[in-house]
Amino acid sequence: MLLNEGKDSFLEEVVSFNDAKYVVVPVPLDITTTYLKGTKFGPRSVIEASRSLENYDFEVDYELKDKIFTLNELELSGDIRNAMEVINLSTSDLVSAGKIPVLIGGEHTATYGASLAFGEDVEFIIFDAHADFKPDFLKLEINHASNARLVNLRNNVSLIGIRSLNLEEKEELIKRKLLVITKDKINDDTSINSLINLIRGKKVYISIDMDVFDPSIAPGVGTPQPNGILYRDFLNYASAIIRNSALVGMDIMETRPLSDNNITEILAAKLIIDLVSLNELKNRH
Ligand SMILES: [Mn+2]
Repeated sequence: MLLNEGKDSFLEEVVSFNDAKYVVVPVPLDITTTYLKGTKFGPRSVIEASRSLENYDFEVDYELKDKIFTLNELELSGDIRNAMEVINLSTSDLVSAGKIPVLIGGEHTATYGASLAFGEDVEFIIFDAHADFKPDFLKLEINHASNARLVNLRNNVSLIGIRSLNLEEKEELIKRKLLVITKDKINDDTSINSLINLIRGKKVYISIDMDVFDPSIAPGVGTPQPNGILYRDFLNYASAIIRNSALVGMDIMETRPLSDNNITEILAAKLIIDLVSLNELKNRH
């Protein structure tokens, strides 16, 4: 495992691997992306964007310091199965070392690789515009449009912010009785309460596809989708999830840097700061 410190690290944190509780894993995966390529540049852009942000989190009211270690980018071959194995092994190493992995992507398929590093008791909460429940998309068993379905082979998944799927996927989600909070129900009290009831006291992994957000605040993604959620919606969910469960891992995926607009990577970096701050604030009390 190659290690980074100082100027190349997330939020310019300088902390030893041993002392850090969270470890950023840059995952430049961009193999099965279909519409707009470029997510492999996502991890670097998010880490760079983090350096323009304060380590005091205004929304959470927490000062983040000496918590996050940043690994070098994973070296991934062009073979998706092999890439899944590399992601699984890196994540497993961190879990065994007692760390909370923070994967930055890269195409969303990486979540499946990471999920293999966790026990079957971990609840996966996936924020995404897309259901990602397609079987064998483009004749590829492992691909970004099947990500949630693949994770659901071993772990329970809940989908938040969904607004793009086909009828087959819709029927499959109903058949499996998964908790799906579509974009139009995002602000209903019953939605957030049903999620809290499901995850209370359990271990959770939070996965964010940046396309869950409205394209007006996150235009730099591989497959933009109109009518997305807003930052405040996310914070409401994130704080409810973290207050009621035990966070074991997270990923922030699908950032695709644009040449003339960096607000997507700034938002992605802020989400990581928010999640870590919320979790630290909870553990401090
Ligand atoms: Mn998506």
